[in-house]
Amino acid sequence: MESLQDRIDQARAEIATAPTLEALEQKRVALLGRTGLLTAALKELGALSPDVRKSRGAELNRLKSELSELLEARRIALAQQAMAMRVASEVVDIGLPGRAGGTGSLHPVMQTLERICAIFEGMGYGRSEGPEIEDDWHNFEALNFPPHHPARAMHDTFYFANGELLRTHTSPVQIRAMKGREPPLRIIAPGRVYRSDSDQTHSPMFHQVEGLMVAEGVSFADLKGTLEAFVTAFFGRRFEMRFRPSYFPFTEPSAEVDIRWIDAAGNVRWLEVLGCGMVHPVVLQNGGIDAERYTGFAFGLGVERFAMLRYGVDDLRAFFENDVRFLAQFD
Ligand code: 2NM
Repeated sequence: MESLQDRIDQARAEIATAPTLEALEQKRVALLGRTGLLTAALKELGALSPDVRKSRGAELNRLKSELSELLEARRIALAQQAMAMRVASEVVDIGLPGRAGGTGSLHPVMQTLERICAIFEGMGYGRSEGPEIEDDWHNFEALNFPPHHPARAMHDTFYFANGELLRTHTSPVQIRAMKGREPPLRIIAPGRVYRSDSDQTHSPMFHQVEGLMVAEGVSFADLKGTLEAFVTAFFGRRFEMRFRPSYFPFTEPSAEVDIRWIDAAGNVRWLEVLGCGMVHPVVLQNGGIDAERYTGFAFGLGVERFAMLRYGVDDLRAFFENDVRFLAQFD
């Protein structure tokens, strides 16, 4: 009993100072496990005489429950310590403001497209849309580009193997729109267009807004008045404008429109901003419209160009890089 007593005293001390739950569990197994100190002592009781067995059995059971209680008390203390450390290390400051997700905003090119469309909608034009993958007839033939005519080279077209193509302008939308209805017509066709062209001022994909008006007695004067009203509304001030004779297969006469711009250095520059003209009678006929009775004007503009002028952006590529530091300026 002496040596057992020593070992029990030692066990009490070790339980009280067990540094971890794992060390404590090892201690428990060594004392109370299947081959533990007390378990072994209890097994030896059978070999003793009845009166010794009784008192020794009572003593061993008392020790067993004492050690069980010490083990459990230490286990709870260690578990609480571990939990306290975990809580301290995982502390969450619920008073910190949250990280708000940015809300984003419309791309400056789309803001500009919306602004352009809104101005024409205010003049009674309605929006039309159409496919970006077109056939040769809607993109060229109906618009009076003869087959193999050099005018087609004005547009560097992306072709598909089956002869279809990415539309080079939104004019095919207007052809489809003419076919669907009777004059008077006022239509704008906004959307993506594609040309195999890429540098500081050209992107292989860009956005156009084209417009078409067809009615009885529509004249070039109506076209000039419409475009002057548009430019004034878009920039919020009047510009001197120049209608310079030009050529498009789908209009006759045709003109390019320049506005008189004063650049950052104070120099006068005439900037080309639009193409326009009186719709060619062949184009009206291809749209199913009686060209003897009706006349029409049409115009086309590049949205990116208007966005660059409005926001003072000098490199078109900034619009396509999608750098949020650039885009956030237009929020
Ligand atoms: C331009 C310039 C001149 C145009 C013509 C048509 C259509 F389909 F009605 F014939 N839509 N847009 C047109 C006319 C486009 O862009 C520079």
